[in-house]
Amino acid sequence: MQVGITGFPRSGKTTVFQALAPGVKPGKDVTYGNIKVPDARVDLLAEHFQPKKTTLAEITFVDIAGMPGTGDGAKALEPRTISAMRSSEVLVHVVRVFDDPMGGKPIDPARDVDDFAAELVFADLEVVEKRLDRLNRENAKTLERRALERCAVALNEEIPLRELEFDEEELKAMSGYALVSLRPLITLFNLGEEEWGDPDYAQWRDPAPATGARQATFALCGQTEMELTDLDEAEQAEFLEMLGLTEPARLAFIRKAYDLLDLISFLTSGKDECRAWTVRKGSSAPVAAGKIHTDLQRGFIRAEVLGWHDWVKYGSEQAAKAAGVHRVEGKGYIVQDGDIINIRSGV
Ligand SMILES: Nc1nc2c(ncn2[C@@H]2O[C@H](COP(=O)(O)OP(=O)(O)O)[C@@H](O)[C@H]2O)c(=O)[nH]1
Ligand SMILES: [Mg+2]
Repeated sequence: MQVGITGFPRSGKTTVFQALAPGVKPGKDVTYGNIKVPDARVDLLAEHFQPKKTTLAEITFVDIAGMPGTGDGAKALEPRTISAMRSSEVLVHVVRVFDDPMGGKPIDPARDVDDFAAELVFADLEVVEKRLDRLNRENAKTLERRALERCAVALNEEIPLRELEFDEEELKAMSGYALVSLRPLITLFNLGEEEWGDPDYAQWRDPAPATGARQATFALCGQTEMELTDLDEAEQAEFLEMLGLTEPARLAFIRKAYDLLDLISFLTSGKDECRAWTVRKGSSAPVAAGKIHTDLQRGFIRAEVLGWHDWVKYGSEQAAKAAGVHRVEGKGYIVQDGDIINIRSGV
């Protein structure tokens, strides 16, 4: 999963990026940083199987510089910037909730949220109108044209496309345009150390849940979280306690992103490898098989499934089998979070 970190200049994008992807050196333009998604279940499986290899799910964070600011001396979107945005499955809008060290505009998170939304809508409108012009000239009677017309109507009313309902066919027809206001969005309020403890800023420290579809809100103190990543584990725990936190914001952020995207993990286990895989909630067993290898999906016969709680309860596959909780499931089975799955395939 690729998560694009974006926002106005000096909102703390690079700082937040370093807090979320510890140890990655930020570059000048667009920086990619991979992290492993911590999963205690994989650790437990690995302890049991002692596999040659343990593999966690990964998230790629992208520090996307060069968002055009309204005023603020910002530059227009660079092609590399826009393409990094377009290739991200989720966008994070970093909102500044501390005084601009360069003496720019005063703190006004609500203004920045609105301005940013408008920028995304504007970028999409340009793409949609250009394409529609052509389809109209050709008088195309296509699903794509109808879908884009709906987009244009919404965008002209400043409604982001993520708020519209599209079916699979429509999404497919529009996928080539990678419309940015269609992307799920996490609005991340980045508070300064002082603002974090200041009751006047409580509404940004504990932001109301997002109201629109496919949106979420999040808050952290970017500077502090970044500094935290340099400490060893014992020091981190001490530091967090001082801040009244129980874990680094990075971990809560990952859960938020999984939740927003409706993602769950299933597991595979054995002496060779214990591994976590990410699928959308509601995915069938063959779709899960396809994550591992397309051949496994094509030749899917059945899935042997052990629920996570049963594994914990019985402690091993053998004991679970003896207890009759180890199941054999067919094509229609909907994968559950934490399922330990073994795919049987005929290819
Ligand atoms: N006080 C405070 N300053 C921050 C915080 N996050 C970023 N900054 C400062 O804001 C400035 C811009 O941060 P940077 O991460 O480079 O922003 P970017 O332009 O969005 O990548 C830098 O001087 C940072 O030190 C924060 O949480 N608290
Ligand atoms: Mg930066």
